[in-house]
Amino acid sequence: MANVAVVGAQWGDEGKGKIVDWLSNRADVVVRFQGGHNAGHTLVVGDKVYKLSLLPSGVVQQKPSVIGNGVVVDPWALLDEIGRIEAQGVSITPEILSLADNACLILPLHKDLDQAREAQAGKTKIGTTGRGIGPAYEDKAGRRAIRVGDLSDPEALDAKIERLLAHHNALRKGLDLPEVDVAGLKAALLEVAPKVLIYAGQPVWRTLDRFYREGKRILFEGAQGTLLDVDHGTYPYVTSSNTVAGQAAAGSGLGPRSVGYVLGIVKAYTTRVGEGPFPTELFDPVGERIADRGREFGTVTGRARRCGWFDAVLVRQSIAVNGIHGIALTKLDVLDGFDELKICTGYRIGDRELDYLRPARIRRACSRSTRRWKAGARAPGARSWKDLPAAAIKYVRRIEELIEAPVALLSTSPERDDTILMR
Ligand code: 2SA
Ligand code: MG
Repeated sequence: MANVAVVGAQWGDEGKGKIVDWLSNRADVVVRFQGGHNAGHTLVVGDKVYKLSLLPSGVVQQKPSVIGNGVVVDPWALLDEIGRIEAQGVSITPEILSLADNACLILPLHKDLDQAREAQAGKTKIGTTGRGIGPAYEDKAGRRAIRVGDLSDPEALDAKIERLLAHHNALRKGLDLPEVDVAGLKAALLEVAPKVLIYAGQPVWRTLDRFYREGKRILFEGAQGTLLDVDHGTYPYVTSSNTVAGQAAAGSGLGPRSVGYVLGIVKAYTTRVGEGPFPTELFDPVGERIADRGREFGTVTGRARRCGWFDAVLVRQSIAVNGIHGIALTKLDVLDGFDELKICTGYRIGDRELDYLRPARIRRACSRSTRRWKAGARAPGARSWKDLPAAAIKYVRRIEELIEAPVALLSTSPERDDTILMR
């Protein structure tokens, strides 16, 4: 199938950036459809490392790249990132980048709110990236957000800012944050407006509709992962957007039939950053060794990621809620040299066994569960399928069997070329 949606099937950081970069080669346009600059996609091309947050990975290969309506856009962060990537020799012109005029903005007041709430929450904090993502989506759903297109109509802006501030200043009072004034925010927005509006010429849905009708290959680039989805994830320890493949259509302005092949990105073990349940988490030297070998630190915030064994229950569930056709299995090389690899195949609650995770009960289920493990094989890293030792192949086949989906791609290093096409 021509079009591909790439989604994380765990808690993010599965290696989507690398796979999207690899697929960009075969795509005509790359679209981001949710999240914001909380995402961190690392692309390694030769001796260059590109760290993208908000920009679609297609920019690196100079493919038309779209930031869709489902994304929340911090205009200052966007301009910073454009500057950073351009400094690495990649030019980002309005011919390359399109920004949806109906995407909602992340403003400094969203970041303030995100950080103040996290600071005050203590033990109940979510462990957000502190980028203002949640508060921006709240305003979107609350119908008081400022959107990209609003920047082109300064006259109408006052009333919109006033409505937004009526809400925020009340909240800020309770959090001991200083009041925001209309004039200051308006001045900041008008200053940034022309710099971002150059990317918001045509409505994005029209650009994409044209591409679609012309049979161009569209690559939908998901951020975060399925277990962070606001509906299907480990709520409330989730991000504030839908991260599943269904959102690829709604978050870009195309219909569901345009989505095509759904590729789930799955790490050969499990990681999570931030708070929340994690049934296979390791708190021992094995976990530390995985973190160390896998360089498990957040691209955006540099936070250390929690590490654990592969959880087949979670991934099978992700496959269902996304409609995943096949997976790309990443970071197999990290498991090189372990004497024993374990895979979670179910949860035990008292004397009951569960082969799914029920979000509403997840805390209880996980805190009372013990895990049933199946020992896997040793899986040394390899750079082509025929080089893979029998033990690694066995591990991959076992995963396929448990998650009931085929491994379509295998990635054995961060490098673009170390990708094995399985079928
Ligand atoms: P937020 O900021 O409101 O979206 O945070 C809510 C939860 O979502 C998690 N989250 C992520 N988890 C993994 N990776 C993410 N992106 C960066 C990366 C992370 C980084 O790719 O490396 O640099 O720290 C990401 N973005 C959001 C977050 O941890 C919360 O659990
Ligand atoms: Mg990441």
